Amino acid sequence: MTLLSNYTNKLFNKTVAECTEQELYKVLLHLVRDKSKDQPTNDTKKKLYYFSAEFLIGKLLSNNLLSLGLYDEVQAELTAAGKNMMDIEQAENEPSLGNGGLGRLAACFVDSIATLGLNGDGVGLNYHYGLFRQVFKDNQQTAIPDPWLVGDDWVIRSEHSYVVPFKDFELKSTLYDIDVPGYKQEKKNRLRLFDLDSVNSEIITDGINFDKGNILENLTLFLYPDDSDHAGELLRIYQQYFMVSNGAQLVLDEAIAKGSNLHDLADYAIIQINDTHPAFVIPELIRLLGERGIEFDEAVKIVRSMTAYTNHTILAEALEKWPLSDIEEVAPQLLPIIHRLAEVVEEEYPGNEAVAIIDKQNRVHMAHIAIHFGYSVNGVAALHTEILKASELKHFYDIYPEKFNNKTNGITFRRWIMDANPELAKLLDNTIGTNWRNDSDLTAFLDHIDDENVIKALNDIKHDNKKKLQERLRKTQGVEINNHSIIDVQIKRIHEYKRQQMLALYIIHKYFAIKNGEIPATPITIIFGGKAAPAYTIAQDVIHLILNLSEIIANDPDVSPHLQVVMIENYNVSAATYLIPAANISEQISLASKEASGTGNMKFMLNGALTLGTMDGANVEIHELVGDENIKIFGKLSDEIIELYDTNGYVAKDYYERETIKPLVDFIVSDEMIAIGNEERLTRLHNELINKDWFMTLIDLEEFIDAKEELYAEYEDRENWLRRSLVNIAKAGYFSSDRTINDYNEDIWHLEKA
Ligand code: 26Y
Repeated sequence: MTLLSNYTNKLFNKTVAECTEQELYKVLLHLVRDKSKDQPTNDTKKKLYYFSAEFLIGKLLSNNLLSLGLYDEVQAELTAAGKNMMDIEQAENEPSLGNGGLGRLAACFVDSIATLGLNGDGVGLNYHYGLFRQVFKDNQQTAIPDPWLVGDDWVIRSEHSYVVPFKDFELKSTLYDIDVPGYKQEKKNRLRLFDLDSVNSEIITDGINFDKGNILENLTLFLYPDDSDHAGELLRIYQQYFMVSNGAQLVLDEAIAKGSNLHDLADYAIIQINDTHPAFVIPELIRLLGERGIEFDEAVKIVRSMTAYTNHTILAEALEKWPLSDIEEVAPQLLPIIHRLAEVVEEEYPGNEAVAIIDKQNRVHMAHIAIHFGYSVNGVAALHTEILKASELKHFYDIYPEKFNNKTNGITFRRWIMDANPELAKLLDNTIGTNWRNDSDLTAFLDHIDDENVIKALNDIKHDNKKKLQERLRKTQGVEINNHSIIDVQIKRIHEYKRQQMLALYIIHKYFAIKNGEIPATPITIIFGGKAAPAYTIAQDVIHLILNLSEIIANDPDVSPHLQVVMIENYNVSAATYLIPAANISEQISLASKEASGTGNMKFMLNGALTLGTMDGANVEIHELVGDENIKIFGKLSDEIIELYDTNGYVAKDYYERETIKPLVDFIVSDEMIAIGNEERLTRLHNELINKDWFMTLIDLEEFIDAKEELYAEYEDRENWLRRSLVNIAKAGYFSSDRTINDYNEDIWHLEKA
């Protein structure tokens, strides 16, 4: 009996060939789960706990097959039975346990931690409906629940349960585990997701609305429930406290089981706090240690030696500040501790308001807790860390310079090349050998820059990937793209600082040019993907603009053969695994200083796309690695932008009045646009761009247009383009998350290697 037929027999009493795709998915799910169940967990003394509100893990089947070394055997058996892995994967639901970069980073990290044989689990919540599923209606985003838990899935209910006290009631949690096998490792780690049995989907009314006051039934329904009203704000705090109290109890339990007397807790556990969302873990741990007989001062000392904080943004909106009164309503037991922590800070730094835990408006600054009471603060790209030190967190850098360090983000090569682009992976095997699969070192690929066969192979692979993307879009959205066009992609959360609206204005420019008879040498396909937070109105307006543009262009026979605009519906990890290998151009056009790092930029580079970007986040490091010739950089520098913010020096209207810019912006409210769109949305967006434009769309627009035209022209020298693409691939090794995790371990965690 073969590997698979054993299971098809047992589960369905059929042969592999007789099974449907849905059945084969179940077969593979059971096979993989059984294999990883047999693996022991890492069990060294000191363990890392990566606390995160998001884990954007994506589909797990093929990744886990790869890690467990089963992929080739399974693939061969499927092929022999006339089956295809890609079709089978369609049967897997993708968990939307994250929003964007921060969540996907957490997923890459748990993969790398396991792959490096380090003892470390992810800790978070088991949201039943994730963020939301994005559906387009009337060229607008609507949100519906995104169910992924179907009973027979990756999530395993454990025996563990903890009691979490809230103001007027207690909740008893259930811990679910998802196994995380490392690539070719004997031991595994786990993702530990806490849940509540009483959660009830029936309270969801239209879209993703529900009674926000009904904590018993709503607590783990959604990630980031709308917090624009008071009940929503409280619910966020309920979620955060539920996550960290459970997580902290798990940490203590596991340490005690290994022999800790709690005074030595730091020898057993390190907690990495992923952005501010889990920062309540600090007062909660101090509280729990207190309950177990440890005095406040000692508890502070213990926690200070075992918690570390990662900052992912300099945007004020994401640096959480919770009103004391809210915390009192949810978890009043934290208040005496938070007050004492505030006193400690006040004693150490009297009168230094900028570093206070509680501000004059009685709000608790979560990042401040994490910085004072942890031992490490890291940014996620070199530029970002410098900005933290020099401006955003300057007051903290002044008092704790030794805590600050940079950890440039990374991506797991298992998912982002081996799984997403197997043909490219094979080309690398054939040219530089297979060691890169273990050490992520691709530099030897540079030696092949003059090898015509390799260049041709790169071209063929890109074209094949375009065909795969074409087929997927046909199936999922009924959209037909031209697989001979330039594929130009911007995929990320929709946010003004990322400037999707700037690319939309470019599209208007190109539309006018083509109408004017300036036909591009090669047809262009511009693809967007991303979700907008439901309460973020301008981001919704930007989606509306893009969808309208897509429609106007598709319906214009003069333009549509040369330019197509596609917006991916419900962009997620699996969509990314199709889009990135097919892309020629990677749009990384954030306003300089605002994108902490970016990780999509690294995925595109690894798959041979050229970056069109500003000097922001990790683009700066990509530029440094590949050199001027192999990237297209444009736009104002971060210093200039920071200065403009400091001096209020940017006036959108001055740019709007330019004759190159005005017609583009005004097209947003043209008759043509209003005829198919929502006038209120379009007018609001138009007005915003002219009178506010907080993220300075217009400041870089002219340079952006020029840079895009140059890049498209350069695509015509296909051979040179492919060589530039090769350089990008060869230099991408630095952005392996294995390197990032090694850096975290050497500088922050100090875990022993298995
Ligand atoms: C709840 C609310 C306050 C909030 C929710 C989610 C705030 C922030 C976020 C998510 C932030 C995020 O995804 N940040 C991204 O982190 C990536 C990983 O470090 C960076 O590469 C990327 O530049 C940054 O935008």
